Amino acid sequence: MTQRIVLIGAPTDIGAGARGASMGPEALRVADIKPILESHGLSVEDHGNLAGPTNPWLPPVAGYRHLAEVIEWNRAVHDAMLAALQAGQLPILLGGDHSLAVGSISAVARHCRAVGKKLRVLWLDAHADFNTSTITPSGNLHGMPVACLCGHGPAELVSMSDQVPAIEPWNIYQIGIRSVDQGEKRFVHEMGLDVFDMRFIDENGMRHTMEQALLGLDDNTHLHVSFDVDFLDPEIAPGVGTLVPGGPTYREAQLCMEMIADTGRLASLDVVELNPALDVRNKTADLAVDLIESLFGKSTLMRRS
Ligand code: HAR
Ligand code: MN
Ligand code: MN
Ligand code: MN
Repeated sequence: MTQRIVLIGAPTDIGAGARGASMGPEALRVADIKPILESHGLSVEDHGNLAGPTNPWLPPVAGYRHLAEVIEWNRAVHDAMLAALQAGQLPILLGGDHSLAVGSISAVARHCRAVGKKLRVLWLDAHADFNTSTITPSGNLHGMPVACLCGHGPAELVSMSDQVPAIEPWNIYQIGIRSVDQGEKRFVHEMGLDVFDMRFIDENGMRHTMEQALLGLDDNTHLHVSFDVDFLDPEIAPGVGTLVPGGPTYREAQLCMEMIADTGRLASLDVVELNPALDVRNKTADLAVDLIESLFGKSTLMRRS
């Protein structure tokens, strides 16, 4: 059966510390995300962009910046992702900043429980995104979605799925992590998150890392990938708001995507934090689309299994 992919744009930078991720959906379209996926025989429908509040660009209040607006955007993302999943489609969220993963993954978790599937989330990111209002250094909600999904955060975000927490820490594997704040580090440890940080990737290689992260998937597993473009090394991906040196190279990132594709379990995807205002001739968007192609099974040669 052909996978029916649905593109859902969420043009906002409401949770970020820099303006510009709101242009991410259009940059991915300009990079030909739809025709390129279609060239691999996939069916792709572009549902256009969701609507939501503009960015008032105000300082944090009680540890959160733009909380009301982040909630509103996430409700829209949740509903659109859920509708696509219920229609048997494979939704790709075109962000937008990473705070939107609360709505996206809350919908995925809700859907998995409704149809009796196991959920595995791969969080590809330079950051753990596990802050709370008391430990955040910035108040930016794009640094908090994983904590919210695990039950720690503002009530409206924590309770966006059908149960609290939306996911358990052992459902989520973080890959590429290399920037974690002091308090956040302790909290990640306390909650027992599985983190394959850059040190682990340096020592074990991307192949072994992905073998670990994909271990135990079966045909009843829904695999969700939350792809924060700042996962990639800034040398190859400058178009993001929070550059952290020392990320995966082009080849490492390709291998990561190809190994996910090989499982055949990918069922939903977020592409977030792409910031065209900081990019160079749309090169980060082109790279993101190239990697998404690999995630859907493009590889250099036909391979023997
Ligand atoms: N840890 C920092 C903070 O919470 C920076 C978070 C940046 N997050 C993203 N998404 N760009 O991963 O403020
Ligand atoms: Mn992130
Ligand atoms: Mn990040
Ligand atoms: Mn390509």
